[in-house]
Amino acid sequence: MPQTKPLVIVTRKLPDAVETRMMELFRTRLNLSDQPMTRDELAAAMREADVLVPTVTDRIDAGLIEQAGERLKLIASFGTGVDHIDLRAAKARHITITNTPGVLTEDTADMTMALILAVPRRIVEGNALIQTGTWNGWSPTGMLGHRIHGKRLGIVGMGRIGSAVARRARGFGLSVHYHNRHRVHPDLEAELEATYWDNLDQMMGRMDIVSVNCPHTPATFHLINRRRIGLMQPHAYIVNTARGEVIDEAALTEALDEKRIAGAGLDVYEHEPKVNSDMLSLDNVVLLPHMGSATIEGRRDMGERVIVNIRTFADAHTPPDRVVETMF
Ligand code: 8YV
Repeated sequence: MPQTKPLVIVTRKLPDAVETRMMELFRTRLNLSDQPMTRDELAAAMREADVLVPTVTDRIDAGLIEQAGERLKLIASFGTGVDHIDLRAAKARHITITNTPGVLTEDTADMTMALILAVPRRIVEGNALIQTGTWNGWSPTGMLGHRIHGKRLGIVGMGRIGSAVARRARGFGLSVHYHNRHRVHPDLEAELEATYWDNLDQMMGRMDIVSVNCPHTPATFHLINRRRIGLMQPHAYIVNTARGEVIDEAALTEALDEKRIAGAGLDVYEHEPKVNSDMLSLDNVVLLPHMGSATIEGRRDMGERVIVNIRTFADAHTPPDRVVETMF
């Protein structure tokens, strides 16, 4: 890293406060238009920058990393997931990767709960009834959904966000079950009164609601595949606020269409920003535009993490959020 201020290229528009601070601390090039960079623009940025600040919408693959300039030593991603970056290729080129874990945990867990409530309780449908002026008044059999309290929630991925979802779920009277690469600490299991399922198939078939909270890695791509969707009970719901790639979206769409499962709440999609077109006409889904962490506070905190990571790296220290490939 040069002794002068590092050249930091930011690929998308960040909150003003974050951009202003970056301008003060670094030689910063902003993207005020917020237009996602083309591959050629990304390649040019990576040839020139000391630090690249990408987001989930930038695919930093091995081909781009290969073309990176000698100066590029840090990719300080604005976000927690790092599946848009080829970590192995970055490691081979001695480029450090950082992310922004922790600061979007609570917001994402809130949105997960919002979907867990919205789909079984038909909140979006209810709102549409009012807004379209088609509500004819209360009826004993009108807008019946399913009770949340007392149901079984199966969390796939009991990391920070999964645990935050579990804590909220306890408050709603859900019993917590989970599948994870590793069983969590017994103290956490006890606090959440959580049941561990080593075998995901077994858990899928017994839950009333499944929540996907694991990162997308080669090991979790289509973890929820056609066969596992087929194991779910007909009254069960699935919620995904993690990454679309974890679920086989085509298989899920079919299962929802054929009412083999009761419904889905999705904030993420396999081919963002595209959404399976057959999903759009279904009445048993709530579909959000990848907004789980979209709070003003969260975005500001993410920016702060990015700045801290760049600053510590520039000062020749290990940045606090250095991503180690084996973590993912
Ligand atoms: C972020 C996310 O908004 O952090 C993540 O992994 O999925 C989102 O909530 C996005 O990644 C920003 O780059």
